[in-house]
Amino acid sequence: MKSTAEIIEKQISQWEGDDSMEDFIGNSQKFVKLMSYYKCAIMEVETKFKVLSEEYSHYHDRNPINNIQSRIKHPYSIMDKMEKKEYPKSLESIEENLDDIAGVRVICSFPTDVYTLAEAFLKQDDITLIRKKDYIANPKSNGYRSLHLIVSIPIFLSEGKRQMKVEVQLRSIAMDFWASLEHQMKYKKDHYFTKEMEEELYQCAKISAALDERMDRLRISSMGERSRREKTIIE
Ligand code: 0O2
Repeated sequence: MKSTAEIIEKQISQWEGDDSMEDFIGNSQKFVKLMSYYKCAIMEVETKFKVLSEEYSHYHDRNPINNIQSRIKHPYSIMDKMEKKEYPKSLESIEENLDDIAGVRVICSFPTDVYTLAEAFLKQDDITLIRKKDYIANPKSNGYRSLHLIVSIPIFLSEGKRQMKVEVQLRSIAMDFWASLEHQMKYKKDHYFTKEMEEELYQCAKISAALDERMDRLRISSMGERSRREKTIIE
């Protein structure tokens, strides 16, 4: 896939010489600047989760975050979504209408970590929750599970503070395993899905949910066992 700069460069080279060239270049630069603000917002969100992970690891002797993935929505996907939703085509409209230009995915070790981290993140006084979709409590009909938060977060630039929207997806390793493979299979142009295959995928999602529950129970039991052993040693 082409980078933002490559797409803009190509569009400039294809310019056919009407009066909007100046506007076009001006808007392209503004677009790149807007994308860099989203990148800053991603850095802020990532840092918050890294800090929480560090603190949690210190007190609980284990890491609640398996890994963090971030992405800026590709310009083609931004254009596609603007067209599909019939939003006005302007930078202001992109910022106003699209909530998922900046995306941070936090892959947690256990499902309970998802809620612990989400709560600690949302409690922070510079985070404003815009929307929450809990697909863990209420999985999608295909079996997809994740906790989605659309938040507003400030970034601090030389000219002042700017609020940016970020989509944060929190999920367990098992939820991510299913979602990543489902995404790979569904979005490949040469793959197709029958009703039976959809059902099979749904059954796999149920197995992954059951696995999450069992692993969480094991974690809780192992904690009980550890504190019992520690108590015995002290006594
Ligand atoms: P990508 O490439 O990840 O950006 P909206 O974005 O608000 O217009 P919607 O459907 O209301 O659309 O948002 P929702 O339900 O919060 O889902 C947004 C994102 O969640 C998707 O982004 C996916 O990343 C993920 N997601 C939602 N449903 C599924 C699913 O069934 N399977 C998988 N694998 N991922 C899902 P995008 O824009 O689709 O893609």
